Amino acid sequence: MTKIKTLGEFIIEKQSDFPFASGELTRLLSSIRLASKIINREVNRAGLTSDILGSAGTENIQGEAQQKLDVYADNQMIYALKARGEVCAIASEENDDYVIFDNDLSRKGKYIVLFDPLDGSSNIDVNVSIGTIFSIYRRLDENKPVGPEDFLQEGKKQVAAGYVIYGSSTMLVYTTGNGVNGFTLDPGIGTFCLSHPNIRIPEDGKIYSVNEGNFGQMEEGVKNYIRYCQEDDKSTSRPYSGRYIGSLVADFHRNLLKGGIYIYPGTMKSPEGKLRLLYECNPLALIAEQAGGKASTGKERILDIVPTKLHQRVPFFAGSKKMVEKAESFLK
Ligand code: AHM
Ligand code: MG
Repeated sequence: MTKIKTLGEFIIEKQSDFPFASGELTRLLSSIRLASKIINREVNRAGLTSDILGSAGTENIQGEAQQKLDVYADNQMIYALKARGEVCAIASEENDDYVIFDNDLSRKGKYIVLFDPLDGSSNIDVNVSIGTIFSIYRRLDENKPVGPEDFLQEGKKQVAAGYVIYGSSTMLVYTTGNGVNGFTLDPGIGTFCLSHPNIRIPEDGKIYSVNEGNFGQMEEGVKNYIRYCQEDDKSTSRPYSGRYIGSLVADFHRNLLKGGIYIYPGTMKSPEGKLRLLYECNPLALIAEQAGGKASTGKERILDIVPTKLHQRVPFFAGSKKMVEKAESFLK
């Protein structure tokens, strides 16, 4: 029998890789692991409980209807991160502003966490994969109160990032800037086990993922790239396959394992696109790069962007390096 390695064991084993290893990031990642198991339990039985399934009747800051599970997942992440002392403040896609846990300088939580508690929430009611995305930064100055500048750090300053996909199986994929590893939840024992060590995204791929319903709204360069994906050319294995679930985590995850490109471009109606830089694009960009792939707005590297506001949106092109570079060449 091969020995399984659990996420808990793996995190502790890797603790010494961190430059300031003191166990805090280890404990923080354990909080996220716990929250994701609780969210997973609720996602799995969503169809059973009429009080969970469906809209919560409220809207988030972006005017989108909040699903009850969005709110539930948001609360679980907040409880888990607040319960221990490592995190001083969080920001989430579901909250209008950031939430400070302690400005009491005697309790110096070193980390800031930003997250999308339940991404792809329009898919909850139809039993399609959804996910949680998280992004972790060090607080800028432990001797100063937390401020907006702590949250508006460039993506390249993330100390860790990851996602949980609630799919046909539940997986947690994360990086601390030293490669990407994936863990599958064994529901029998309630434990995430290392199933995908050192994930590398294929350099090139044959899948493109984009909401083509927005085609008429896209800039000419993006349209031309999509036309390129659809063209017949044996030597480059075109046409590529179009695959779009409409859950970023699920689309990204498939392309990470199989090779492909995910695109959510700016449109005439929304020039900045739909996806949020801080909760969605930065964490997935770090994972893409750490797995050997690429992430850009089509014109600049996602991780170099200096954020100007919490809920900022950016166009997003992520996945296999050669595919992202090809798409960029159409946008010059
Ligand atoms: P959400 O965070 O409100 O769930 O929105 C983000 C989701 C992504 O998961 C997905 O890729 C995208 O929105 C789909 O948008 P569209 O329906 O416009 O294609
Ligand atoms: Mg989202």
